[in-house]
Amino acid sequence: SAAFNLKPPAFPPKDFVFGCATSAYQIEGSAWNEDGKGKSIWDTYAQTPGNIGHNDTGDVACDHYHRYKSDVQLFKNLGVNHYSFTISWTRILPNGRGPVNKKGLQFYKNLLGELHAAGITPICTLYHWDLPQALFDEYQGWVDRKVVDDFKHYATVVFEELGGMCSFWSTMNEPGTFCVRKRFGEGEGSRLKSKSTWDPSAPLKCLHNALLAHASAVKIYRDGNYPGRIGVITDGQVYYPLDPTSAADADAAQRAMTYYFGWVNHPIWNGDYPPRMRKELGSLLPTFTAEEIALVKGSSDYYAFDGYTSGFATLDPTCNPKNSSSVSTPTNYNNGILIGSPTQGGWNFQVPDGFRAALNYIHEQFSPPVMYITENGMAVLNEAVLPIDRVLDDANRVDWYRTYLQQLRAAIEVDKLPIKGFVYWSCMDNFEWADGYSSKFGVTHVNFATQQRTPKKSATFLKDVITKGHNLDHWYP
Ligand code: GBH
Repeated sequence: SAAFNLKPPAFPPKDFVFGCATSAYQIEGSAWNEDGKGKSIWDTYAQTPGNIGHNDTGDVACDHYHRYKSDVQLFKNLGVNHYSFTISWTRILPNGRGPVNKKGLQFYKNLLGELHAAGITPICTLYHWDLPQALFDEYQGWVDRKVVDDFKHYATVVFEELGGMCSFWSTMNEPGTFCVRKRFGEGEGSRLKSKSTWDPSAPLKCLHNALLAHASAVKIYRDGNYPGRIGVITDGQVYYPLDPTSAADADAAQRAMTYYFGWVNHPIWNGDYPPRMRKELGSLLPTFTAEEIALVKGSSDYYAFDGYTSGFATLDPTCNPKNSSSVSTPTNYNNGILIGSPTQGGWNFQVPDGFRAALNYIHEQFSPPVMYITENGMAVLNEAVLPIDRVLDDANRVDWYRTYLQQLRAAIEVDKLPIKGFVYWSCMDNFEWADGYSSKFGVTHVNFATQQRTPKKSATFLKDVITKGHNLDHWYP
């Protein structure tokens, strides 16, 4: 590949944002009901037996709420210059609205203080899927327009209290995921989907309200003249035509990408939903007023991309987006051959050139002035099946990051994309949603019985890249 011919200077470029990421419900743990915190839909969901394998919950997770000081030292030892975390709505507003919980706010002030003292720049996200249970009980959350006002209030409180301590904001993580993608949202589109009748408009309403909530929060931030930037984090993946000679498959792949990237990002960068979605979905797709189109358009200072995997797509005449949440029948196999090396878990494959293709697709479609990768990573088999020394010697994760960073480097140096940072998922093992503790994405091992943290080989590799620079063109010893 082109990346092999790249000459020094080594990666990363000067002033590159290099960080690691976590999210509130996945790490904070034991204080799920401490210091006045209210219940989120994820507390409820995971605490209900039968929903998560082994009935795992985030009740304890990494116990980060109590261990944030030593965790910041851990992150510092990882060599990262940025740390991306998310704020728990129900720590700040236990019932979703109403009185502010000072102790919850204080936790994030303390955390931000520790990060600044350690020389790590925070990237702060308001929402990573942990909707206040009270709002779900009242109106089923994101599918109802009422959520927009509640989110605005939450954003206002957080900006007023924490806006001076963080200057790199995101409103929410992967609205497309929490609105539709099975297993991961477990809140809105998907939870309603699991009810007896599937309402095909639920994910569309959810995302519509999420876009309005996001854009309204951005307006509040900008009107408040805070000295920082703000945007939204979205995921996506490229699809390749299953049969590269088939025009129908090429169209199916384009269509799948329009429904993945374009659904969320076309309104933000180009204005309104993609014309193809409007044409195919008709009145099922909610409509914006002219003012709303203008509010949403331009509501991100940067494009933040959570990029992991790629897929194939083929034309399926039976696939009707009006009664299905999937489009174009994605698949990971082509004539029995996988698209990339499998990782632990069914959806994530090692396709580094697909990652580069996704970055190029984003740039072509949306022309963002600045791009960041805000999540990337893989789960490997863990101590449930492997001896601990093999878990810590995660050579396949080193290979994952080496090959993805190689393609990132090519995207910057060869394709000339305005990519200014890479944040990997995750700083440490944590509660992996529907997979509980059976799937581990951390470059730091967490022993969940003792809470002991041990950096894996991939942590050392990434630290070397960040702090010393690396050509990425040879196997890491
Ligand atoms: C990230 O999403 C999340 O932001 C993060 O919280 C999580 O820990 C991390 O992934 C690792 O999983 O179940 O087959 O329908 C990445 C984008 C979109 C990938 C939804 C998985 C569901 C696949 N995700 N997708 S499936």
